[in-house]
Amino acid sequence: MRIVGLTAHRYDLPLHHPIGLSTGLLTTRTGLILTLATSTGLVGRGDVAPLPGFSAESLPEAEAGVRALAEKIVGRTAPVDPDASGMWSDRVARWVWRLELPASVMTGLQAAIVDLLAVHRGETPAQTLHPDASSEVRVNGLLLGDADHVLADATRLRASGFRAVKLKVGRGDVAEETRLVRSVRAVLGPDVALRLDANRAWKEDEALTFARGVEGCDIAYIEEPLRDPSRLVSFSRRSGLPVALDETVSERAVEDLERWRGVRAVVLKPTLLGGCEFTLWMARRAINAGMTAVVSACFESGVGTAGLACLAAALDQPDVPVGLDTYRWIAEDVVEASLDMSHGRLRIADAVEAMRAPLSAHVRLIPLP
Ligand code: OSB
Ligand code: MG
Repeated sequence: MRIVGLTAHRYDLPLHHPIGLSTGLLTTRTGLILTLATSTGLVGRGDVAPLPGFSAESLPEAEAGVRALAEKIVGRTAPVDPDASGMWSDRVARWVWRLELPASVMTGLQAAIVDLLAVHRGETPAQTLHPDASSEVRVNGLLLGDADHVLADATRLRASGFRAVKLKVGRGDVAEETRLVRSVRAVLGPDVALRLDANRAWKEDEALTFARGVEGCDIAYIEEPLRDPSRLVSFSRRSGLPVALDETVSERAVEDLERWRGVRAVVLKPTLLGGCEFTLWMARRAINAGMTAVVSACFESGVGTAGLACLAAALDQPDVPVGLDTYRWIAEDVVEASLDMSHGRLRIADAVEAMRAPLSAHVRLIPLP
């Protein structure tokens, strides 16, 4: 397949509410939409969306990566055969790895390749990644903000049909937060799964105090409660609280999942991990080790979020809610038709249609060499 074009559109998307990150308050989500074109007229799109405080690279570094990528691949033949069955041969995998791109650029490139192969085959990227991909995914509602806001949101999400929500904890007083978890559980009733995320906030004794405070709340799992992640499995055993890995996987500190036996779930963020290929590989290993693989977003645009939905659908675990609700923070999108997750689900065909339609006025083409 010969690559004849690579374009990048920069976006600056206002958010409904600012997001508190280690780097400060984020009020605008910035990134690049990458579009790849082949000599046979195939076009594919991907989102390059490094998240400040989480991604190793900044947006200017990602942009430099896109320029370097354009120099390396435009006018050349990529070892991707649209007519071959399957997705990533070892040859394709070697080719993309040798491009040595920042994780977010690798993610956008891989998504664009999968999208153009899917266009060629007349299917969705989800089907290209897996022939038995599910046709919709369930969405995990994200609860962020002060107690009043969280309780109102939990009430609304439950009424709209969400079957799982995730509450951010580890940001304030432990006793107050356990009270909030109990109130959220009361609002949700017994039928909505409750996940928690502490982003490594606690020392082990604080985490144990928290665990005692939420006993009986039927917590599906808590992501990364400990400052020292090497203690996660023993903490889970001692506290009885199921744990999930997130930062530990994103840092690529997990190669051998066997050594993490006892962990309930693994959160996988393709934007930080470097794309769908590595994410699918990790997900399959996690599932084989008896863990739940939860594909998760980093406040990507509609293009990125649709791609993540396709990846999650390719895992064919229709009952595992996916971490896509960060999309609710995006006030204006790069796609004209917003993705509809308002009932706690996203239909893959709708997301793909939105992702492939002409871009909105919230992007501007940036010159590449
Ligand atoms: O800590 O899980 C996190 C988004 C961006 C950066 C970090 C995180 C998140 C999310 C995604 O929480 C939403 C989800 O997992 O449901
Ligand atoms: Mg997390």
